[in-house]
Amino acid sequence: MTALPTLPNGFFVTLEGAEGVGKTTQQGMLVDQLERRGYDVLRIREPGGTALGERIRGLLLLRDDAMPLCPEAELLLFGASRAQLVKDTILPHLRAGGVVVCDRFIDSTTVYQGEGRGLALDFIAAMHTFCTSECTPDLTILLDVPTPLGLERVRRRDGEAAAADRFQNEATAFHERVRAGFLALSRQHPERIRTVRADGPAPVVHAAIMETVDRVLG
Ligand code: Z5A
Repeated sequence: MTALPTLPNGFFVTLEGAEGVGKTTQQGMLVDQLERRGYDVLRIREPGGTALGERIRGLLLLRDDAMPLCPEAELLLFGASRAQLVKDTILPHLRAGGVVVCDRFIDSTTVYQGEGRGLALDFIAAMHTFCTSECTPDLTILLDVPTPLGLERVRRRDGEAAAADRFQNEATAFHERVRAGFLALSRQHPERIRTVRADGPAPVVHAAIMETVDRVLG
């Protein structure tokens, strides 16, 4: 029997980016490729990934005019979902030597709630430490496309259902701030966050991601 590739501390990779950059598509391709190589891969998303997290996801994403969320409550709900996910799911899998591939993580909070909503970045950083026991990704792939292209992709995918999504209903200026925020963050953490252009065909983007992953995984 062939032994599984060993990673003593596991390997934690996150996919980040603004709306419609193709995170979910690329996450599937990356997970398939790593599994073909024999890694024990856990595929998760944020918010969500646990029973509690999936309930919180409903509160955060579904637009409900009878229950508006203030930015502070929104931030804390993302934190609560993440705390549960890290403790129940991410850390045990990493400690067992597995690979975790997560669709969005701490950088989304920094950018959406910090740059997008204007909440204090030092509080958000303290919340990361509190909620994640300082569990930081080994590698973050930032997928980047021009904002109008990303918005067009999700409109085409979701049609009228887009009206029910709290984030998709934000103004274009919000999404532009988010894109700029991600790019600024990648300049602050060049060792961890690698930007990949994602406006080409999905297989081309996948090849660029694999090149980056291979460089880091060795
Ligand atoms: N959020 C937050 O504010 N704070 C936080 O801390 C966290 C999240 C963790 C989660 O929404 C929302 O929560 C998110 C930020 C906020 N909202 N926004 N914006 P979600 O989980 O429902 O959705 P998302 O994370 O925003 O994903 P997305 O942008 O909707 O999609 P995506 O995963 O990036 O893209 P996709 O689904 O893979 O692709 C979109 C469409 O494009 C689809 O039809 C594909 O077939 C197509 N596609 C994909 N790749 C290509 C290429 N290369 N060419 C052409 N077409 C493509």
